Order: sequence, then structure tokens, then C-alpha cells
Amino acid sequence: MQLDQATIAALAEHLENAELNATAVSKITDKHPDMDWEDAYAIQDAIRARKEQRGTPVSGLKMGLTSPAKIRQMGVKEPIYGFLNGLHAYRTGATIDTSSLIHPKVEAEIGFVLNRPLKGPGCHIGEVLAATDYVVATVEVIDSRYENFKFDLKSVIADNTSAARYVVGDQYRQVGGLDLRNLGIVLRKNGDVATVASGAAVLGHPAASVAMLANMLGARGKEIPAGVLIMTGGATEAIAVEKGDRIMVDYQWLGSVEMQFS
Ligand code: 0L1
Ligand code: MG
Repeated sequence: MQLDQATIAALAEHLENAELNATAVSKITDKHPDMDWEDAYAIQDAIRARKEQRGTPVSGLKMGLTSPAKIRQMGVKEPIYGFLNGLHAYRTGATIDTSSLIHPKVEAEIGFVLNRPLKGPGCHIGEVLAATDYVVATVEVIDSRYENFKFDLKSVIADNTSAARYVVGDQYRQVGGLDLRNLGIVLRKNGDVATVASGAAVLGHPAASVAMLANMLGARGKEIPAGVLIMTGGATEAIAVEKGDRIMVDYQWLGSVEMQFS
């Protein structure tokens, strides 16, 4: 690690305040160009600890940058992970207030819930599918705390991978007999098709994203707990939204997820 504990704590407070005040800041590597991957995840962990100390529940985990569409859009290449804030969970049909967000975007994701914990190294798709309780359609609302969504990988890891809100569908499906690779996704904004994708867009198979998460956590001595939501990363590129927009995403076999931005 390159940063001392006081700097990590100060950067966590800086980024969390940017989130809470819905105010964009410049990317933290501008002032800390030598920070490394461990520093980046340590800042994210410190943000999580600040929230948990205030009683905020952590409701799950997320992968980011797992599809070619996202990698092309953001120009940063490696999958990364973050945590989900239980106070920011919505059900399909929800209205989401944009006044507490900076520059929100939506992306369609496939969610997994496990019936037993998974830990790497060596976790693979077969193990994930055997441990899957159900899959569910989800939409992530991301909102980078960085000006104009401009960042590098370390800055965005520290900023909890732009996690802001998420919306969950109401159909829970077991994976047996489901072809998750060929699961089609159509995202409509105000009635017009904005983007389409299939499950294979996520690392070839969305369960590969869960396996990668277990392996990334395992490398840090952690695991994926049973019973929490795991978002596998945007299959589509992220679509900008603003007050008044209506988003509807259809997922083959998993139903739809809808939301209104107010
Ligand atoms: O969930 C995501 O894919 C977000 C990854 C971070 C980059 C971004 O803000 O798009
Ligand atoms: Mg995402």
C-alpha cells in the first residue's frame, strides 16, 4: 500500500460526502497518482465501514466493467467490484428522485442470489450455478461522484464503482433449464429502444462474473455470503437519465424492470 491510514480515511470521507451532497469532485488519483489497487479497495472498504457504523445495511455486492459495451464506453478494462447499499434498493415500478443524484445512468444487469457462500480461488461457473438459489432481473442506477464520469480504475474502485441505486424485478427463477447466455435484454427509454444485449455480453456467461467476484474476494481473504444480491455488471452500456424519464427493461424469461425518474 502507498497511502497511510489517515489519508485513506480522509479520501473515504471526501468521496462519501460527494455522494451524500450529490456534488461532483475531481478524480482522486490527480492528487494521489501513486495510490495502488489495495489503497483503492481500502478506501471503498472505509466508505462501507462509515455507512455500516451509521446503521446502513449492506444488501449485496456488484461487479462492474464486465461487458464489452461497458469497457468501450468507459475506456477502463478490468472488472471491478463494489457493495450495494440496502437503503438504495427499489422494486420494479419505483419512482427514483434525481435531486439526490449527480448525473445518473442506468444499465441492465442479471442478479444472482446464492444458497451457500462462495470463495475463491478456483471458483468456476459450474460451482456458481450449483450454488445459485435464484436469478432475478435488475437495473443498476450508477452515478459517478467524479466530474463528467471521467476517472481511472483506481479512482472508480475507491468510489464504490459508481454504485448509487438499484431496482429489482419481481420474478425469481431457478437456473435449471435457463439459457443465461442467450437471455435477451431490451432497454427502452421513454418508449424507444435505447440498447439491447444478451447474457453472454457479461464475460461470456453472467455466472462467470459471480465466479470472478468469488475469486477476487478470495484473494483478499473474503467470500460472497449466501442470501445477498449479486449484480453481475451491465450487459448493456449505461444510458443517461434525467427527471421525467421512464425506463423499462425486458428480460427474456425474467420479466421486466420499470422505473420513473422524478
Ligand atoms: O457498475 C458498473 O459497471 C460501474 C463500473 C464503474 C464505471 C462506471 O461508472 O460506469
Ligand atoms: Mg453496474
